[in-house]
Amino acid sequence: MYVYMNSKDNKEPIVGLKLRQVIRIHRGNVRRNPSFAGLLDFARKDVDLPQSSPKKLLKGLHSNFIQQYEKDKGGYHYIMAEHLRVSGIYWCVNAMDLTKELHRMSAVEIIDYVLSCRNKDGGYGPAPGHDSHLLHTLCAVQTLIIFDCLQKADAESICEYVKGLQQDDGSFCGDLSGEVDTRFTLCSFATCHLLGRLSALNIDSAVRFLKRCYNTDGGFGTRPGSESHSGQIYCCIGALAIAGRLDDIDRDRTAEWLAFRQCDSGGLNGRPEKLPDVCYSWWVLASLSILGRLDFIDQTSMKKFIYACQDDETGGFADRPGDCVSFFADPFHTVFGIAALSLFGDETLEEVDPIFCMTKKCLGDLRIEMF
Ligand code: 3PZ
Ligand code: ZN
Repeated sequence: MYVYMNSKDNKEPIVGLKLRQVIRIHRGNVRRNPSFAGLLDFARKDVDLPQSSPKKLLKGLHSNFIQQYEKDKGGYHYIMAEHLRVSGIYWCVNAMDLTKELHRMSAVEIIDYVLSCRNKDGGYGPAPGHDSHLLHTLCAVQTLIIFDCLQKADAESICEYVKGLQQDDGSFCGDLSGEVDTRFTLCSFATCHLLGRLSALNIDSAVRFLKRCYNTDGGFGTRPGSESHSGQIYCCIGALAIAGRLDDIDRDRTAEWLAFRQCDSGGLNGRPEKLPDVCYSWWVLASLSILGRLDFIDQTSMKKFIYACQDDETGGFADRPGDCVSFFADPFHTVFGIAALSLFGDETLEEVDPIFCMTKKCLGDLRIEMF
């Protein structure tokens, strides 16, 4: 295997080196030249982990944090703005399932609420009376599966709705606004797969579109020609895995781009020159896990970074460590922080499925066998 240095002036292939060694050499070069590093420190795209940061998973605090969203101010109405509520419910419910505390949620109320978000077109909106969107349709299906009541969904009309959003070039719009994005390809594939109706979609043309979004650096963007981004890579890799078409791409090249997302702090960023963020721990690690290359990341420093994102008073995870006003835990970073630790095999957590971001337990036979 060979890789290129992640720097503009060194395009020589390095033969016979493992990727991790190459990254160490790259970082070593910067460290050995303190004046240069010091000069650039103001522009450094990384964080320091405060000494006082948590050093282990505070599992009990997180389930309390999530449950608080249900108890306080009459349910999800307070925290989750209406336009993201069904997604917010999935993040919360999934975090509770991963921490083995699902029984503490008000299943009946949540299921009724989600079902009340269903529209005549077959899709689900974020709240009752809101237009359908693929993101919320997938989150509704995922929530019903987590509560083991998928039979309450009308699988056929949901898949008709999804099918209606596929374009002639194979791409998908998220809703009637007409915005095309590779994220919506994953939403469509995952929704129809989970409902046992993947064949409702034109998979061949969808995969042809995904491959047009595949960049020479090994990453994927939102549309053909868009820059590579970790979140988009997760969506495209996940969709290809559901379609059984991962062999169509160069796994090592993609995994290398993803491995370069690890910063000195141990955290992962979404693209070059951006700050690390705990939600990218999930998008990057899940992608590497699907590609069978989880060992491209240094686990020890990665875990330290994720632990440091926990709020040791309120529970929950923030986007990155910090001790100032910007440190603020939310359900989104909480579920993806927990899911990332589950990928590393934390034994106090349920095992997570890297494609669907749900417990392997609740998916059962709906899981995709990859290797
Ligand atoms: C956040 N959304 O558009 S959002 C999201 N982001 O609905 C939910 N990391 O301001 C929460 N950034 C917090 N609770 C943030 C979901 C975004 C992602 C923003 C974010 C995360 C850094 C800036 C897009 C799946 C679904 C949606 C997204 C990604 C993946 C926001 C800003 C945006 C949004 C919500 C709240 C706090 C929570
Ligand atoms: Zn984030």
